[in-house]
Amino acid sequence: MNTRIENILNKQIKAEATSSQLYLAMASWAENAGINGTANFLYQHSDEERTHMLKLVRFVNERGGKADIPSIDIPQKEFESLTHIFTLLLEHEIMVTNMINEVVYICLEEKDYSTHNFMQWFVAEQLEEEALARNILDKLKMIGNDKAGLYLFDRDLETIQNVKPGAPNV
Ligand code: OFO
Repeated sequence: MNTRIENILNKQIKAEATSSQLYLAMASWAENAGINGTANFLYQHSDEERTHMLKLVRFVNERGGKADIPSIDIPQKEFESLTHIFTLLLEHEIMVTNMINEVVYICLEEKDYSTHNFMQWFVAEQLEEEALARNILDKLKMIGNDKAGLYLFDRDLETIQNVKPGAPNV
């Protein structure tokens, strides 16, 4: 595997692992705050990020590269509110989208069309994740501080299907 591609995919492995840990910290905060629907949603989202990381690890190794299993910085542990959590989540996803775009760009520069093809799943995934986070934030804006609204929001979030069809097999 081309070293430049290997390096940028290893950077992406770390980004996916970081996403998983951040969402795990958010889930744990929500669970401790008794916001259980949100906690379940975030636990599931954290698992999903781990599958993204694994998909990259397997791809790098199968293609003759060496996947680097990274150490992860301690994630933020305290959050002010649900709006704070989902604002951070959207910001984080936008950063990940930019990283994915950079991988795709380098694949084209290196004429690595099979990695480029592999990365298209991630491109589509980022679109969905950003849209979901924006949608959740819009709902939270509408609800404001209305306690009954927040109760229903939390209950509904639990039923949102967070694992998309076509998720990677790892
Ligand atoms: Fe891996 O999709 Fe979000 O970060």
